[in-house]
Amino acid sequence: LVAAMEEVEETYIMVKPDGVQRGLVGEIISRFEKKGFLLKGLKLFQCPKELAEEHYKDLKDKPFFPKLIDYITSGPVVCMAWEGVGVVASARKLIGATNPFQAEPGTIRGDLAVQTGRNVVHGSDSPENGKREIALWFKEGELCSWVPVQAPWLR
Ligand code: FUP
Repeated sequence: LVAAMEEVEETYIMVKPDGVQRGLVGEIISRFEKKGFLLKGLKLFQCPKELAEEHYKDLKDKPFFPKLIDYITSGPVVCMAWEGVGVVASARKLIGATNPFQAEPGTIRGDLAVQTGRNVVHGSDSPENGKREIALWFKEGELCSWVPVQAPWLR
């Protein structure tokens, strides 16, 4: 388990439409930057219904699925690809529990959200899904592989 945490991974993070509408984009990006992860992709994007359905395909039998798709497609989202050691689990810790009432203060959802159906941010739940989701939301030329000059150890 410890070894797995030390792997360099990629995760897909997305500011959901409520986060964009409430002006929380900068705040959310900042939390991942300050933690020390490497930004590899970033765009504002209006998600088509088909993409939302593909992204959340594991939840398609849930009663809340149609509402979830309406929510994610209700306005632009901010798509991000982040790289780092153990970034998948670490980002989920920074994000907090799915239900913002259960999310600890200090987490993004714990500090900034009150409803499960408006929980401001998404983060991949496994390294496999990190890869899958980045490939789903970004085209090849939209991602940068780079080394920060002042902190090459980030990469
Ligand atoms: P998370 O990984 O924390 O985003 O949570 P899930 O993948 O379980 O759920 C994805 C999204 O479905 C949540 F962000 C919000 C929505 N959802 C509901 O609307 N109701 C629920 O009971 C559970 C999830």
